[in-house]
Amino acid sequence: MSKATYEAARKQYARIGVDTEKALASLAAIPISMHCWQGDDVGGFENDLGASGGIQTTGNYPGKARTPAELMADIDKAFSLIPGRHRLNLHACYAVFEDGKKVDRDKLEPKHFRAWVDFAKKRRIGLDFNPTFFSHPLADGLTLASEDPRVRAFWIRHGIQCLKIAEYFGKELGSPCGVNFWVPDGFKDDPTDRFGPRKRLKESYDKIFKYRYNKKLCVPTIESKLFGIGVESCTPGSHEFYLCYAMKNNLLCLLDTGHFHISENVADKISSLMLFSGKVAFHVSRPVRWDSDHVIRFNDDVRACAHEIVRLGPKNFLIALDYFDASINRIAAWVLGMRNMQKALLEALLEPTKTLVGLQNARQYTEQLVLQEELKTYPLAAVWEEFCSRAGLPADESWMKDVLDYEQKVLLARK
Ligand code: RNT
Ligand code: ZN
Repeated sequence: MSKATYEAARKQYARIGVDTEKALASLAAIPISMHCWQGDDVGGFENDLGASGGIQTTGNYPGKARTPAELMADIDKAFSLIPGRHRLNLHACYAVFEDGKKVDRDKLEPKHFRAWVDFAKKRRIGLDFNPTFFSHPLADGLTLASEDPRVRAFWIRHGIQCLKIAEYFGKELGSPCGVNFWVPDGFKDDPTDRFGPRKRLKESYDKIFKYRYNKKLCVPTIESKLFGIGVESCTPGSHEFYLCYAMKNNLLCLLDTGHFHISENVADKISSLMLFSGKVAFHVSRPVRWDSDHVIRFNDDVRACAHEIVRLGPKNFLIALDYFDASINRIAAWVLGMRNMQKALLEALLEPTKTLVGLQNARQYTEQLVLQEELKTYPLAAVWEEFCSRAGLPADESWMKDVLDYEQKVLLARK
């Protein structure tokens, strides 16, 4: 493609009142939080337990990162192929014990994440964070909702420590840290008592959020889930639970697009949440048959979410990705998902929203439908090409050559 192609696209969009230059500038200003855990199948650096808590990675593609240095190198490789400056999303199980002294989750402190702060500072990126309530001997079915007060107390301490670590990230990096709470708690078969576990979950959260975190430094979010592997019949942390908890306690909901019934329209939830809380957080994921965390595609679900995000103001969203595919090259998985999210946002930024809303409000539904459909074949590719080329990156699949080269030189040497 050439400059002339972009010029032609710019004119075509201008005819329907869309300014492609504005869209390019807006896209460059939307950071996406890239999840560190795609790099090692949610392994972390504490133990070899692998992911537990009803989540599962499948596949055994060679080259998974085994150490902080390897994971950091892989993240760098991925970022180098994604246009724009983004954020990195960490999990508590990725603590780096620089002095070799491991501590348990309830004793984690900011100093255990110094290596990541250094990493982020050098790259001038912000960090987000997640307490890890799984892959641990005390995470046996129930954590914050456990009937055992000692188990609950342990995880409450972990939650509070994570708020402190998030504050540390926010302070050191000059950018508020999104800190997301998700617990794997649930039941394989129908429990008799659904109220008790939910009450305990509520009370545990009350204790965690009693810690007076600095709202300028960290932004807690809470993530619901319909079910997990081995947790098919009931999760105390359901959507209703978190929706109510968030509204009562002035917290933000995080919508993981893989945590609802398969046919549910997650994009439709955004405007209601926005109306009542002003901000919404996301884990963009792709459920296939179940909450299987496949790499996100540029599909209708992602595009519909991106449209809502753009229409309601990207600044009001914390956009993070959440998937972990171990069956394909993990760096390609990161790059592809991030670029797909960006493409979806760009498409949304190229929407003549005012015109469409005008048609809706004038009840010109036929015209609205026609324009919505014709827009799908407008020259998005030319604008995407321009965005990538301004960042010095290919807009097409040729970035994969770089990944394969890295695979040969670096990943396959990890034996
Ligand atoms: C699990 C949740 C949760 C995790 C990450 C690793 O179903 O989506 O967000 O995927 O925290
Ligand atoms: Zn998630």
